[in-house]
Amino acid sequence: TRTPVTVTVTGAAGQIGYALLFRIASGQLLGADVPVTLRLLEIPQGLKAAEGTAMELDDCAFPLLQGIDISDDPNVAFDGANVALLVGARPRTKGMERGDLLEANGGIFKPQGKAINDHAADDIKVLVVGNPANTNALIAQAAAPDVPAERFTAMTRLDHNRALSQLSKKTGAPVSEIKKLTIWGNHSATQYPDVFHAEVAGKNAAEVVNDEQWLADTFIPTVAKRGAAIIEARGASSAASAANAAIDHVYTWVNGTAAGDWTSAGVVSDGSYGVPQGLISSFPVTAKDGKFEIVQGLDVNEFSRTRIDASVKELEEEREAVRNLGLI
Ligand code: NAX
Repeated sequence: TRTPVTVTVTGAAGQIGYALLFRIASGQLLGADVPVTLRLLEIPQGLKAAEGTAMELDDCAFPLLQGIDISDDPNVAFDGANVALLVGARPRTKGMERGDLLEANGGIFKPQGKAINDHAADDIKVLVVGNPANTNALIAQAAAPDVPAERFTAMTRLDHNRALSQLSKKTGAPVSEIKKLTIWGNHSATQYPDVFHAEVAGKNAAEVVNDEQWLADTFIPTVAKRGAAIIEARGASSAASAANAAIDHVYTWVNGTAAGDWTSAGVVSDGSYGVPQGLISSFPVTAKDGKFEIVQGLDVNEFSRTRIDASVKELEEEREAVRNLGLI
């Protein structure tokens, strides 16, 4: 049997945590033959609820689940972690400016990055889900100088999956027939879902759609504002779909992308496509042997260029803001 993989989940008592933990424990994160040990990190007020969730996990009698530890100390929770899902974050509350939000989250992600640096396993892979995800990932990465920078990633897979679903509805093709979609930039309203390289049943998606106005006025805003639409409809933010995307992100990272396809992830820029080096920005990526690689050499048309640049500009402003706050 394989050695258990230690998976640390922060914000374990939150709504995404509740949708995520059972899927991890059942083997959907890493594979049906990989035993897992769960480490749950919460703030003190969240510990009791996390214990309740752990009781329910016990009650599922998952054959792959080797143990559950709960802590409010990052140094304990990240000890020996192979995979870290950073879900817990400080949400924006009424009257909070963006600077306040970045500062509050810096107070979470900087110490967590340091704890990962000091205690996680050598093969640690980090996915940041908590918003603002890209910049929180940058803060954690900067606090972990001994961990290769590319091990820190931010989640745009939910945006990617939302784009797949919208394009499927528009074209009538099942999602399984849609390949090579891309989310570029920030996981925010400025993100750019790009269909120009995508394929629908083997044909170029932009040609199949053949409606630039639909792309500009319907598709892009529907994907970018889907989170708000879910809140409006459900009275709570996306949870099961966010957990599903986190599962997809890590599963792909570990097990690879299919030949002839790619996915989207927030990864450290190497300067590709004019995205300044070091920013954690969403790109088209393949995964192989446990590593993401940015897909190279795509033509970027004028329509795409403007939108990628706008989202990347927002990421640069966030980086500048956290630099001025001394967080990176
Ligand atoms: P909840 O408020 O339900 O849960 C968050 C949990 O995190 C709480 O239990 C809280 O006690 C805990 N927490 C807070 N600070 C912590 C810390 N320092 N250490 C450990 N735990 C801590 O939020 P939920 O709906 O689960 O969403 C979690 C995060 O995901 C939010 O930041 C949200 O904005 C973000 N999202 C990101 C998405 C993405 O695509 N990247 C989509 C879904 C979601 O909106």
